[in-house]
Amino acid sequence: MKTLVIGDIHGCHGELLDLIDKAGLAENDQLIALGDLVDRGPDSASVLRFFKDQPRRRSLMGNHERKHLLAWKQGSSLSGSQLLVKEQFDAALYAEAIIYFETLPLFVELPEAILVHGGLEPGVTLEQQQAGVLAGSMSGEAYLAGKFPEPWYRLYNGDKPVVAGHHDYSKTGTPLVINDRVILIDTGCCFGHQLTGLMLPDFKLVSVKSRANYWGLARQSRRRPLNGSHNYPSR
Ligand SMILES: [Mn+2]
Repeated sequence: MKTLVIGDIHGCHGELLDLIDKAGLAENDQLIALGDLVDRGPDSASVLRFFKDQPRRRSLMGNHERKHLLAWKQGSSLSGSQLLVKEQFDAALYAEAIIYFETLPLFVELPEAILVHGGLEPGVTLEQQQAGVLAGSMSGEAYLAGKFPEPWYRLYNGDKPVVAGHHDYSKTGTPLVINDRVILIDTGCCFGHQLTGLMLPDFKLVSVKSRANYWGLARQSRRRPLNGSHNYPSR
């Protein structure tokens, strides 16, 4: 059995199907998304339905799922990328999404690799990692930045390779492999770059091109006034 680990999908359902096609999965292979299934992209509902209630398709918790959960439970405010999902989903689907997000793990340990969405604090066991660090929340990132002089992925020296998403660190849509230990596969699909997966156990990277800068387009249309006046440039 093979496992395809997939970077941040962010509602890019078409590219998800392209990637699975290109990776050439067999019937009993499994898919594990690194989280940030939803927000920013064109079709978060289809991505959610693709993973929910599918035993061979799992996802980790990303900071975006965590933001939806915290807003639902504690009333914290949603930013534009989450409000887009609230517009795309009807109330029943949104409630289903929240129930699903609650089941998502903050990490998965496979025989070949450790999977997280955000990061790992160097020198701390997997079980003792802070939730915000694993999920890549702003407070988790601030904690790491305050404690360590270098990014976590340059300091990681555990035995098992780590696969993480969350940022397109290369800024060009290319996956980054650091010291042969950390494989960073968020390649900015929702920003028009690529969607990347890592096939295990052979550690083969597979990428497909994004079809559009979806989040750029969504932000543009949100800025455009709905009343027909032209106070803002429409480009
Ligand atoms: Mn993220």
